[in-house]
Amino acid sequence: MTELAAVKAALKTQAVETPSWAYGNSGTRFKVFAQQGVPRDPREKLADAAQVHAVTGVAPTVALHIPWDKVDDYAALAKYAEDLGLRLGAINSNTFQDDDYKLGSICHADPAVRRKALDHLLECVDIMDATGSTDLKLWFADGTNYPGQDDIRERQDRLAEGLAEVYGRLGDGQRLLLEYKFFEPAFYATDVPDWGTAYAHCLKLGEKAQVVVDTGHHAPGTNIEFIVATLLREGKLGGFDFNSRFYADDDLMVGAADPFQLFRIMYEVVRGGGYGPDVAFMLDQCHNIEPKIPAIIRSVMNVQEATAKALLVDREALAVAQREGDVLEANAVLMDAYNTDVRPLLAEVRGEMGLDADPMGAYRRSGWAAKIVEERVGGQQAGWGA
Ligand code: PSV
Ligand code: MN
Repeated sequence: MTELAAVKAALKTQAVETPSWAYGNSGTRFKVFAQQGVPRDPREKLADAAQVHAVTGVAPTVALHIPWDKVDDYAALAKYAEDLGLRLGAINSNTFQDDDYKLGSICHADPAVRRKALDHLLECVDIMDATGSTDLKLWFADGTNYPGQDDIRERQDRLAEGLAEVYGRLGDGQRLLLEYKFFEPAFYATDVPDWGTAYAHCLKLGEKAQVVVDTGHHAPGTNIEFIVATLLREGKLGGFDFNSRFYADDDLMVGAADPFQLFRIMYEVVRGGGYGPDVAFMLDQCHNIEPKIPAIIRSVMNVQEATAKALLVDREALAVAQREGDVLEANAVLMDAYNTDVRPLLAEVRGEMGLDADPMGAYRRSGWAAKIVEERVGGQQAGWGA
């Protein structure tokens, strides 16, 4: 196989998971702007996700958030997804929207609150059993706002105890993915603030526990690709929540704020052997002011473009320059790949996959946007938090 053929083959196997909540309404604490045609239940979210997969060919799974996507029959929902050509992906837990969780969930000082949160997490594993999902994605809003508010060390002990119980409930082929975030909603000390804390807990738990890197969950200027390289080296990178940030956890389209950073991350993924089924490439985004389905299509394309560039890096030339200490040449090799216009290559790949070369145009021409505006009237629109 020529090198270009190998790059194309790799691009065809790509899988980007889209989040059910990105199809619903979302906003800031100032305003949630409702959009016409927005899904009213998990099935309608899946129907929208099927449109994204139909035009990109690389978005075959959808992440669910519980209880936002609560249904009576999860096996039936999985079957519905299958009929649409999709599969249900990671099950995301939610221990942050109940009044009981004001001072935390599995790190709370009150054992009754910890029990309630743990029961929810165990319920999420039951849901995985029904849907066939392999990944349980845990993010905890737990933390404190003021020094002295609670014992930082004890909160870690409670966290470890809770995680161990959930870990023990995992079946064969199921994983626990622990996500970190440096602040918000807690403003002083978050209980899983960084990759080091997530890594330490996952290491203790065992092989089925891995770290999730949400690209929006770092302080400005953080070298995320270094974290990615390190986690891959340790065999502990479970996946990504892709999005973009300008200021904090903005949840904008991946690749919108800093496409160069996305390329650098994808290069470390490729270089570190993480491009494959063991690392989950998920989006975690909110489309507050832009139309949602096209924004998700654009996001998937942005990930594809960064991946194509990463795959195009001349690794041999790079290794030679690095070995020779040729700083400028090494940097030039990397930048050559980054500066390649990969859109024609991806258009070719899509053609070979039997897809339209232009996913955005294909969606526009499909008539789906007008159809859902016409059909989805009445009922309660889905939204972030519902
Ligand atoms: C927290 O900010 C987070 O990134 C977690 O992944 C949540 O589950 C998700 O956002 C909800 O959008
Ligand atoms: Mn996330």
